[in-house]
Parts: sequence; structure tokens; C-alpha cells
Amino acid sequence: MGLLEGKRGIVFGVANDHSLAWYCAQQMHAQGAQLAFTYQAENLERRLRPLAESVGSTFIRQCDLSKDEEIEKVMGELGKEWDSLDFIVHAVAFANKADLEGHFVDTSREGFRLALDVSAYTLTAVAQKAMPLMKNGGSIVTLTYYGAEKVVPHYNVMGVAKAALEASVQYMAADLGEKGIRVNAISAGPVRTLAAMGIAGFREMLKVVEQKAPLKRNVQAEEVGKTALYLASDLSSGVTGEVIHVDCGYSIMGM
Ligand code: 0WE
Repeated sequence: MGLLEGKRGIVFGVANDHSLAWYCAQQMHAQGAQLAFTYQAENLERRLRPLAESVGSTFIRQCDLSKDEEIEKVMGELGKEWDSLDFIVHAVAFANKADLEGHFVDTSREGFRLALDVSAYTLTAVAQKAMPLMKNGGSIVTLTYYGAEKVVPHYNVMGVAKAALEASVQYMAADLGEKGIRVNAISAGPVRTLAAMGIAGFREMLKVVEQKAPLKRNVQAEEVGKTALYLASDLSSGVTGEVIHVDCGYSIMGM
């Protein structure tokens, strides 16, 4: 009997088979969950569709999370297929490449707005529009990064956005607790995904983690997926408003 038998969830943020969202989805599917997926832009459907179908999903929709109408439309359509929704995986972030290269202090108003809108506000937007479907309580899981807590060179406006996301997790957990909805974040160590590709010095970051982290290695995407499974399942029934570090212990070290 799977941990998510009879449960239904929607996953935002699968770009390809390296995506952390995809590792979450695989773990959840393996434990009996039924899954729905969305993709942000047309060119991403070609990648997502075969993955989603491989875990038996029939609900695959385009949804630009920066548009309220699109979120509402998708939730409306989901409500026609499913009478309730049990969990949400939010693995969505974006900042302009230029804002991840120079100094944070040089961030433009528009770059700041974009990063916070896509990387932080979308969690609230999705929860808001999903609320009518989450009739039996549920679990909302998002992904964050250490750059929210401490300065990571070049993470810049994304660090500020993740700080807003982590604060949103707490406020949402407080609001939604009475409905039996839990809201948590996983702070994942760096993983080679599309989002990490082309980031100057990413390889060096992986080496630093290997040296400094208590476990003396980098985190595996599957380990992030397993934590998402725990958070979506009844195993974590007493946990809400939390940021769980899945980083081989990196964040506990002072030096
Ligand atoms: O949250 C992230 C990455 C988020 C991200 C990545 C990109 C790359 C391509 C957001 N927006 C964009 N925009 C693009 O145009 N991570 C935790 C991975 C990451 O990104 C970094 C990191 C790490 C770790 C950027 C600088 C420094 C470290």
C-alpha cells in the first residue's frame, strides 16, 4: 500500500528529466499518487508530455503562473476531472540571467519585480486558486535554497526572492492550518538541473559542498524527491511552516 494511495496532486515546474519537480513526481507516483502537470511555455510541452505520460498522467496543461487567469483556468479544468486535490508541488523560479551575474545592488526594479513575482508570489497565487479544490486538507511543497538565508555569490535577487518565498510559507501555513492544509519548503543543496545550467562557477560550488558538507558529498535529486514525498504524505502530518534542508548538512556549518 503506497504512502499516497488515492491522493491527487499537481506538479508545477517540470522542465525536463533533470528537474527536481520530476524527481518529486516520480517518488509520489511510485507511492500511488495520481498526478497532473503544467508547463510554462509551448516549447516545454515536448519534454514534459512523455514524462507525464510515463507516470500515467492524463492532465497536462500549459500554465504561465505569472497570469492569474491561466492559474484559474487550469484549476477550473482540474476540478472537472477530480473532485478534490490533495497536494501541490511548486518548483518554479526565474530571474533574468543578467541579475544572477553581477552585484545584487545593481538589480533593476523590473528584474526585482520579475524574480519576486515568478519565484515567490506564484506560490500564493497557486494556493489561492487551488483552495476550492483542497476540500479534504492537503500539503503544499515548494523548493528553496540556502541563498535565502546567507549570501551566496551571484544568487543575488534570487536569494531575496527565496527569502520572500520562505516567509510566504510561514504566513500561508498560519492561514491554511485550520483547513488542514500544510505548507512547507525543501531547501535543496545545489543539483545539476536546467535552472543551474550556465551559472558561472556552478561546478566549483559543487566542489565546495563536497568539502564542507558533513556528508562530504552533494545531494542527489532523488533525495529531494523523497523529502517531497514525506511532506506530501501523512508521515509529516504534524509538520507545517517548515523549511527542511536537504543539503547533506551544508547549512549547519559555520566555517
Ligand atoms: O534557484 C536556483 C536557480 C534559479 C534560476 C536559475 C536561472 C538560470 C537561467 C532562476 N532564474 C534563472 N534564469 C536564467 O536565465 N538554484 C538554487 C540554482 C542556482 O542558481 C544560482 C546558484 C544556484 C545554486 C545562481 C547563482 C549562484 C548559485
